Amino acid sequence: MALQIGIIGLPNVGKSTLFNALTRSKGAQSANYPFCTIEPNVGIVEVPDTRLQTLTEMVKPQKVIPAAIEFVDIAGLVKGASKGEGLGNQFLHAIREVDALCHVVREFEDTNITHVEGTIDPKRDCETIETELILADLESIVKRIDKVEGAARSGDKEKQKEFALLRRMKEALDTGKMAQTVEMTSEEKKLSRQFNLLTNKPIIYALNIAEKALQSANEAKQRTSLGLPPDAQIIMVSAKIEEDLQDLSLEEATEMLREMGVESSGLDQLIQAAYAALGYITYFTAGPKEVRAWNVLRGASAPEAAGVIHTDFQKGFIRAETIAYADYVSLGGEQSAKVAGKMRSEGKEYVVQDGDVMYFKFNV
Ligand SMILES: Nc1nc2c(ncn2[C@@H]2O[C@H](COP(=O)(O)OP(=O)(O)OP(=O)(O)O)[C@@H](O)[C@H]2O)c(=O)[nH]1
Ligand SMILES: [Mg+2]
Repeated sequence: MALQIGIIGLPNVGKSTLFNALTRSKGAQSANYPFCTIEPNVGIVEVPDTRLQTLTEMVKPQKVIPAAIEFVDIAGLVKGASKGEGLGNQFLHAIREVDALCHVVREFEDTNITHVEGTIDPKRDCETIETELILADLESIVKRIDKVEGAARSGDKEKQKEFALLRRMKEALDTGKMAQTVEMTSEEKKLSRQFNLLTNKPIIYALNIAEKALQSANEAKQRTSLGLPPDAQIIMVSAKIEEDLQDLSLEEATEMLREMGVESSGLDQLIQAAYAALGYITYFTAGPKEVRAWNVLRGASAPEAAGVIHTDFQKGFIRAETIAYADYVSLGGEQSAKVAGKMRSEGKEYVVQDGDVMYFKFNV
């Protein structure tokens, strides 16, 4: 399954422009009027990874399948959306189950482009959106509390744990804090994912900065002026530039970015930020039929990694023949790595490392 990222923000801040650029499509309508987007747009992006290219050159498979990220672009939220303002918050259900959120914040000034509040104030906008997410979460948490309360009170141990966590989260939301600010054990973190709360998802702030200001923009300053914590994931992009880049070849795009003094495109930055926020790493499978990149959570065991391919692989897991990426490349491939004793036969306890090239043995 591809990682999913939901794009949120006020109306007319450049969400669909960014979505189109990211997905290299013109699928989402973007225009200078608030609520241009009504139905969610969904697009899949291949995760750029030079290691996959290297493996492909070495193995020359029939097929290459990169890891993928799915973006979901929804309608803009406004102040009071939870009470039905604007288009309401009904569109949030389209992103209930995404892995992370990308919050597009307008920084660019352009008197031709309407701002729903009439002025450019990124900090205020951030707070508006966060408040709406919190209110939407409160709505769903109250429903969930109603569902488990009875069972918890009549002694169901599992439901009691859930109930206690829900109560703590509600308390945080009630005081205007995001659900993710609640301190949780790793067991509770796992449990909390089932609640599908928006403010419990990692958020990547994509600051949509004017073309000219991009080069001089400073990440730390931005963080402070938006009132975000030091560990907040932010990326600075120009949706306009990203839009221009999509019509260019990869070489031309790289050249244009270099001329502008920008290191990498918004897409690359966003993917890196998403991987970091979500704690994902990549492992590979490589054979004559197919070379493929897969995403797993850092710390995943070999059977869990196998489960990403198919649940049967996990259930019937026997061993994982594993070659570190660096060994695979420096020794010249699977056979020579095997001869050099660098193909390890790993069992159920093995913790997958970023870049591992793996072959799973299993019983079905
Ligand atoms: N000057 C400038 N204009 C931009 C930039 N990004 C987007 N725009 C323009 O802003 C307008 C709105 O962009 P959209 O991408 O449709 O915005 P949106 O957030 O999807 O809006 P809704 O779907 O209405 O919520 C369009 O006319 C874009 O061309 C930018 O970086 N600079
Ligand atoms: Mg839109």
